[in-house]
Amino acid sequence: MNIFSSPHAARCAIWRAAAALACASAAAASTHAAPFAYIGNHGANTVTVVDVVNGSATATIVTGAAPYGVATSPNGAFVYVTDHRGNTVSVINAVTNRLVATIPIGAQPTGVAVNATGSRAYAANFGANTLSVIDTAAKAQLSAISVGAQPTGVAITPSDLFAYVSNSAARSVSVVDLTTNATTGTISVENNPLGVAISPSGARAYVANSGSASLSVIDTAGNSVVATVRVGGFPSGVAVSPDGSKVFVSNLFDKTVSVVRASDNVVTNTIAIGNTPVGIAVTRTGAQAVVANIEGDNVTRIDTLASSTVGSTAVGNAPASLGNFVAYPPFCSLDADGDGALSAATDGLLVVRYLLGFRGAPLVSNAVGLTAPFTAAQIEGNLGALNMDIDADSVMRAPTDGLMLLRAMLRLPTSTWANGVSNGAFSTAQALSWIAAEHGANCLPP
Ligand SMILES: [Ca+2]
Ligand SMILES: [Ca+2]
Repeated sequence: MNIFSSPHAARCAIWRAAAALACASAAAASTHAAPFAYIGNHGANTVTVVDVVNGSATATIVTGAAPYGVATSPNGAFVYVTDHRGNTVSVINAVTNRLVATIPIGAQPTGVAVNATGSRAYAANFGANTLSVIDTAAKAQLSAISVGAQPTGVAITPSDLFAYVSNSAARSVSVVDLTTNATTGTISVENNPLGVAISPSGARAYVANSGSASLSVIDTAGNSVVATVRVGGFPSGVAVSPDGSKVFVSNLFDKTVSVVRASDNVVTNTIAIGNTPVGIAVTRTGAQAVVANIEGDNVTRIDTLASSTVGSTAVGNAPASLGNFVAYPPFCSLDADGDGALSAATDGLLVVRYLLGFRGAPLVSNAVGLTAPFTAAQIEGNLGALNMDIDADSVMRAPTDGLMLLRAMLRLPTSTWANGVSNGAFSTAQALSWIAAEHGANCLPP
């Protein structure tokens, strides 16, 4: 008997074997996961994944040498980690928690950020005085832009038009035009600026000056400092609440987080962490924050409404995790339109069109779920980051890879999947295993 043309139960059995997934749980596939924190352990060459809701450490992923900065893609499917001593960026699929690429960039990369469409990642190269521009589809560096001395933190405006880069040895922030890839301005701040964050509206950039125990507030319209807020000792990380009303600053020496009210730049609260925070990130509701404590080898979760800590989780050696490290991974990274379901009429069509070279409006026209949360440009970015080489011949093509993925999403009898595929050695069982391993076990319920 050909197992792949057999009734549902048998196919279920083979899928379960391939994907380690109970068939009965397939109905739950469309539920969104809890937020996870991706913590770069500088001294362990790993990332620890922490469930932000219950504090459990759920996975450990080996990265390059000395991970420092972390950024997540807008759809939560990928995580970009700078390897400070590896001079690379490690790319992690957040659904499968697997390292999927290692991209050579500049010397001693530190901070990293992903743009709003997910098409580019930007990394500050501390040892090269440059900002690397990384194409997330090609998984390669496109160029390196000169910035100031020892750049450390980076943030991108929501418009994707500008990057703000802290130059830790120059008491300054470089403003980089991301259309021309040139530094167009330099703003003086205070000593040893590290973390940078930009408000959701794009109107403000916040810079933690670690050597001056202060936070510089920059008006991005005029690129001038409009306030300097005294915070705790050695402020390192900065995060802004999703509504823009609060700015959270992690103070390493003081072992605290300062809460700054954005409307008048006043510190309204100081939360004792009891440890040495570097990176800080908030959930998308703003109700929780997470800090990575570099000397405690742990993370602390914070209830931002109560201004209190709710628990800590042991991670690897010397977690720094500068950047926006909290993600909400989709249930399956092939869910390109992000509506929480995997559908041939939308995701499948998007995959085929993308591989045929469609971009912009022709890519997404009549091919996006009604509840899909992303713009056309974001969906293009989501697709670009995907590995769609299902037949493993090292090239992504519509008539083979695209068609096979479409057939899988159509739930066609699996015996037909490999018809017409160029790689003759490829089997349907391999396709099942590949989808589960590459994009998540919940992608294809039988
Ligand atoms: Ca979908
Ligand atoms: Ca292929």
